[in-house]
Amino acid sequence: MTNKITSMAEYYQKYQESVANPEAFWAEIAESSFWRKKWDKVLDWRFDGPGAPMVNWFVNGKLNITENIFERNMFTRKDQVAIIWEPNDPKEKEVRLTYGELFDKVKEFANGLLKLGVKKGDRVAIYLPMVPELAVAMLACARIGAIHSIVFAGFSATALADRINDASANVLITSDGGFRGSKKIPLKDIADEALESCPTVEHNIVLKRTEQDVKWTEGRDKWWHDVIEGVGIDNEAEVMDSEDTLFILYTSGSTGKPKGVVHTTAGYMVFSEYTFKNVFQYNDGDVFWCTADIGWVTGHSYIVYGPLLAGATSVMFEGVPTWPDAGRFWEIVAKYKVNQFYTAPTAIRALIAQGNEWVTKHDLSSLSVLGTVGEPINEEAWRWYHDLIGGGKCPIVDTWWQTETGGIMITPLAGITPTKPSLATLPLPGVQPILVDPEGNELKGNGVEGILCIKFPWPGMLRSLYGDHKRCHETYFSMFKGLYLTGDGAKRDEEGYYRIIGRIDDVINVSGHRIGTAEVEDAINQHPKVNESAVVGYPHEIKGSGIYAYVICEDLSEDEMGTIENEIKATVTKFIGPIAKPDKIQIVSGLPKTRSGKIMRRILRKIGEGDATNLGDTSTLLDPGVVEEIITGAKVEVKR
Ligand code: 7RM
Repeated sequence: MTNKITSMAEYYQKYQESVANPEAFWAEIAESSFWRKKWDKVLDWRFDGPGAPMVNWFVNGKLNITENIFERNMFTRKDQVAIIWEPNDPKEKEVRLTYGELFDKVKEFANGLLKLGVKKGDRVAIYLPMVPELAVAMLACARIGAIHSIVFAGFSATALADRINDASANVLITSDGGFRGSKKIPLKDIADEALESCPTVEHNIVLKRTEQDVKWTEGRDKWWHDVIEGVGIDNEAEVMDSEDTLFILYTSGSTGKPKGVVHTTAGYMVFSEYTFKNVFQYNDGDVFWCTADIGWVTGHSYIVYGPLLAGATSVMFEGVPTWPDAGRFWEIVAKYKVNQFYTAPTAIRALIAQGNEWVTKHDLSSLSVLGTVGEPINEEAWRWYHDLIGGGKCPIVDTWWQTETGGIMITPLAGITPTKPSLATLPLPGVQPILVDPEGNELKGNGVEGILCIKFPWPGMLRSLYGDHKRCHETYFSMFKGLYLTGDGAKRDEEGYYRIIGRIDDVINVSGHRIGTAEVEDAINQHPKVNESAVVGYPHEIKGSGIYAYVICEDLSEDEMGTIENEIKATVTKFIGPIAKPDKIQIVSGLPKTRSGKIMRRILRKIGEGDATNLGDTSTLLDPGVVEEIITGAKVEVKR
């Protein structure tokens, strides 16, 4: 496999080259893609000035990303499995789609979309469970040049409608329902409700999955199987410009209104393939499994695009980690002899709480690489993952990146970069991070902590926010002139390794000392009775900010209830120092989390401030009920 770094010496050499001459570096990588017409110029950019940000990669290149997945791989991989689909219910048979079979399905559905009159540039919203047709639908859009906007199937009707309307999509693709553990989710009903306020949608394509009864709107609703009826599999890919939009993906910002992150064709393609191969050190014939939902960027880049561009075999799982039992992940690893396994720390922590016996009864000897993404991984979870899941023999790649970056940015290379628990380690060649202080001054050298920015474009970066280019500049390029603002704080340790501390708004300034909420949480989580915690700042008369910790504990006895607070304080003092000791500790039964497992600290901060009058949009919460419980038990008087 080309473009793969195989040693630390090569890493350092490539890194130097990528900084000295980024255009030559990326051109060499892009050479191995299939182009209808090569680019005239590798890069044209400015982060400021009229129309900024303006970032054009592989200028005037012509291509189609699906030709790079299918036509490019067809001679060698026609009969190789592209997607192994594991259903929610282990009693249902799995599906294996070869590159040849997947290609036919993509061309067929592409023809169905064309028959409905869908054109290049149209926005197609996709609201599907984790079934193979989700991958087929997105690739069919890419095939004809339509822009897919995938909405995670756990979002509510309101959230779906907002996203459809923001992109003025004219097509929605959904299913009758979806299976999730023991539950059936009525996706068509939810979509129907959303579509009541979506005037732009002309076609609603409905896939049969659960066979549940659905209401039908004649004219608008069409069964998937009717759409592809008789269309055949002859299909020529639409020729796209490098900078034509490939997809929109909504992500929440600091305000309530979701941002439609725009990714374009060539840059995203080159970056997702390059990062996939290098980070996971994928070898031909390996089985790769990313447990994310395709509704999030992680699924876009590391279930579908990255692996399929690289000609990999990618596992796609419809269900949840704890159904029918807490051993499901490990059962699947054993079933398909998964080699690279990529998941989120929140899933790891949830499984730790279930006990080791769910792990040890499965054969995990196929595993060679473990990955994490989405949030900092605490040391305890890292150790469990490394020792128990990896049997002490698998490198862990702690991959830092964002919806906006399109692919992995700061990460170890599996088995190559020496790792340290909780550190994302080093930037990939081609990625130029910089730490700055709040005034924007560069913090040079090692052993510094600041705001993480990126100082040079990379091919996978966002190009705009859909319909609001100005907001894109304001959000990411206006705080520090000439830099992309990640919104994360980070530390560069004595060795030059990066540790992501968390969102900059999550850094608490206590008596003039900056303390990362993630650091305090890590320390609190060291207490044997603690399952999880979330820390925020709150106004403190003397210190400026005090530390407020919301903590989930394992069953506590009456006696333990009486001592737990002091014990947690002592634990934090032990692991960080008295400066980080929480001023207030509230034992809770749950935390306000988004469906992707991110704690909504905004809500906890508001409650800690004693103000629950305006908690903002809580519709994306997994369980809005926990908020009430937290307000009632708060350690401050809370205004409602
Ligand atoms: C891929 C994804 C992005 C935010 C990002 C960070 C946090 C992601 C890590 C991490 C520490 C990591 N996209 N984050 N990865 N923090 N270590 N390895 O998650 O757009 O949904 O979120 O997630 O705060 O800014 S995302």
